Amino acid sequence: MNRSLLARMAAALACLSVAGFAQAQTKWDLPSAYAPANFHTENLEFFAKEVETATGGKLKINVHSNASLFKAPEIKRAVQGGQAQLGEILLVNYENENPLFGMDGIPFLATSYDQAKALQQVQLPALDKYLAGQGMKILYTVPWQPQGIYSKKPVNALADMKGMKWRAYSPATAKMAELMNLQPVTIQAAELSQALATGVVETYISSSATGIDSKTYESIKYFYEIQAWIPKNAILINLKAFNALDKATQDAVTAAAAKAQERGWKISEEKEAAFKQILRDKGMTLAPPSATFAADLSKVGTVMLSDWEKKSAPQGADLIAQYRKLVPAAK
Ligand code: PCA
Repeated sequence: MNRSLLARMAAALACLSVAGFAQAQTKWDLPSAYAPANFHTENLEFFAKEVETATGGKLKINVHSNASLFKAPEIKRAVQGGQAQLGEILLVNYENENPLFGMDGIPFLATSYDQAKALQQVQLPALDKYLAGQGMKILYTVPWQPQGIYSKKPVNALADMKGMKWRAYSPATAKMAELMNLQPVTIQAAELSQALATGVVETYISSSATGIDSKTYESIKYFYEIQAWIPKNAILINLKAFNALDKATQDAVTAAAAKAQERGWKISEEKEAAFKQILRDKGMTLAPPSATFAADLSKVGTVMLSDWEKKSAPQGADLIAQYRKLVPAAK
C-alpha cells in the first residue's frame, strides 16, 4: 500500500468516527417566545439540563428564548413541520385555529390556581386528541400568574378607559377591546417593552411577570388585580421526533417533563406575591378593581363565555359543564 492510499483510508476512518459521534448525540431545538429571565424560560432551561444529565448527554435540548428562532405565533407550525422538535407556545394564541386553545383564556371562568388545575383536567385531553391529528402532543404546561389590567390612567369604571390604546396578545384579548370600547393593537411579549416606550400602548391585560419583563412600570402606573384568567404555556413535541428516540431517552424526557410541570405550577403561584412587590417597589399602584369596574368587567366575561360556547359548539358547552362539576371540589 502506498502512503497516499493509507492517508486516504485514515481520513475516511476519521470521518466515520465523527459521524458515529454525531449520531450518538441528538440535538433538539426548543423555541420559546419569552425573556431569558422569565420564570417560564428558566424552567425550560432546567428541563433541558435535566434531560441532558439523565441521558448522559445523549439528548441535548437548546432553548432559544425571546422569539429568537421563531416568533410566538409561528412556534406551533415549526414543531408540526419538524423545523423544531419541540417548542413552547401560549395556548390562547391559537384560539382562531380551534376554540379549545382558548378555553383557559375565558374571563372569570378559572381565576385561582386550583381552578386552573381543574380546567386543565378537562382542556388537555381534548387538546391532545386534536394535536395527535397534527402529529404532536403536549409534553407539559405551566401557567402564568392571574391576569390583571395595566393602565396609564386610574380607572374606577370601564367607561374611564374609553378609547385607550389596548395591547392584545391573543384573539380573545383583541375581542375584549371591542367589548370594552378600546383601540386594539396585537403585540407579542417580545416586542412589548418597545411598544410601551414609544407610547403605542396605554393599557393591557397580563400577568405581574410580564409587567416586569417589559418594564411596564416605566410608562404605566396602575395595575388592577382583576384576576381574570390564568393562561398556560404548553410545551409541544413533534411525535415523529419523540418516537425516533430509544425507549430510555423517551422515558428520561417524560420524567423530566413531569417534574418541569410540577415545578412550573409551583413557581408560578409562589412567585406571584414577590412579582407584585417588585411592581410596587418600582412605583406602581396595585389595587383590586372598584365594585363598579368589577361589575362592568363581569359583563364582558359573560359575553366572552357565551361567544366561546357558540364557537366551540357542541363540544365546548359540554367541557364547561365537566369543569363546573370539578370546581367545587377544587376549591
Ligand atoms: N404574559 C404573556 C401572555 C400571558 C401573560 O401573562 C403576554 O403578556 O404576552
